[in-house]
Amino acid sequence: HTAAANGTGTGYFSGNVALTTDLVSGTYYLRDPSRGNTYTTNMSNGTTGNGTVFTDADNVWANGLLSNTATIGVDAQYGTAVTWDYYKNVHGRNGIANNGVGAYNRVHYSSGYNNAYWSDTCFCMTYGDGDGTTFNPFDSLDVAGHEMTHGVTSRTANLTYSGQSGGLNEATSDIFGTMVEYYAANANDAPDYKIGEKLYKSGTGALRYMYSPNLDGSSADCYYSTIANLDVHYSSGVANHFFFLLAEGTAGAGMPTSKTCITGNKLKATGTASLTGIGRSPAAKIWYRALTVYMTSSTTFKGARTATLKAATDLYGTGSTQYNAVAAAWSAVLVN
Ligand code: ASN
Ligand code: ZN
Ligand code: CA
Repeated sequence: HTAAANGTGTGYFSGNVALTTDLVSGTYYLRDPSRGNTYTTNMSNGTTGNGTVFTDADNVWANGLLSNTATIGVDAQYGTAVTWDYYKNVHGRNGIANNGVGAYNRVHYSSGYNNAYWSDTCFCMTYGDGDGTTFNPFDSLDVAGHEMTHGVTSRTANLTYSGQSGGLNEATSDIFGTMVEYYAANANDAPDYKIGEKLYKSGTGALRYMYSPNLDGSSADCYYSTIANLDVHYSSGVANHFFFLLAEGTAGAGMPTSKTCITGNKLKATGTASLTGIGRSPAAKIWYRALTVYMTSSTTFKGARTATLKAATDLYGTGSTQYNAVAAAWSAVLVN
């Protein structure tokens, strides 16, 4: 016999959060019957197998300290729950594969592992603990949303993970990872347009900066003809920058300043044109519809322009403010 139970936990990043857990014969399992039975296991620093599902006696999970092995389990399970709710409540998507089945999480994978990744094979997430010197564990909420979005992409447009389509695949994960962070509005992990800002022990830095991608020293702010040669985590900058400009504009309230591109400045956006954002919710609806209806495995940046314009037409009409903003934001990153 199994029954959904209302628990609470304290994560390392997320702080005190509500968790829906599974009560079986007097023991609580870190498994959520209300979200496709998504669950979280402890790999105990191993690298093979599925680990052991976390259990608890009183349904009050962990304490926010890394010395408690369940603390990171709370963050991972919370990340899965918020990502599930975001896709369900905002986009009407019933789980990553849209079939009501929750993915599972494996935490404490290997030792000092500085990454997290989605696997289509196991339909599961894997999180490293980080090296503990430069990096924290890799299950902050934006990273969780980023990684699970790889699963959504593979079951929709299936953007090939190299070249321009690979940059769009990565950007899709950064976009929805960020939208998940905004959806949660967790005071312990304030939403922003940085990716992985919570991963750094020092408290400064980020893996990527959507509003000004080249702040990382490697990502492209703007489109250029040989962009497909960049690593997909850097070519993504073009579409991340597009999305920021579409949602927030060049000087949105409370937002970092973002600049538009001028020809010949592929890595540095130095233009001065000003754009007005349409807001996160319309921008995310446009990207989701483009991803799930119009993009294919070989979509390029130019193709993404076409796909998002079609999506904006469907949602808001040709010539609408939103349609015109999509065109202007792509042009601002030199995708014409
Ligand atoms: N964390 C990396 C990413 O999602 C791992 C990978 O799958 N390339 O981009
Ligand atoms: Zn990724
Ligand atoms: Ca972030």
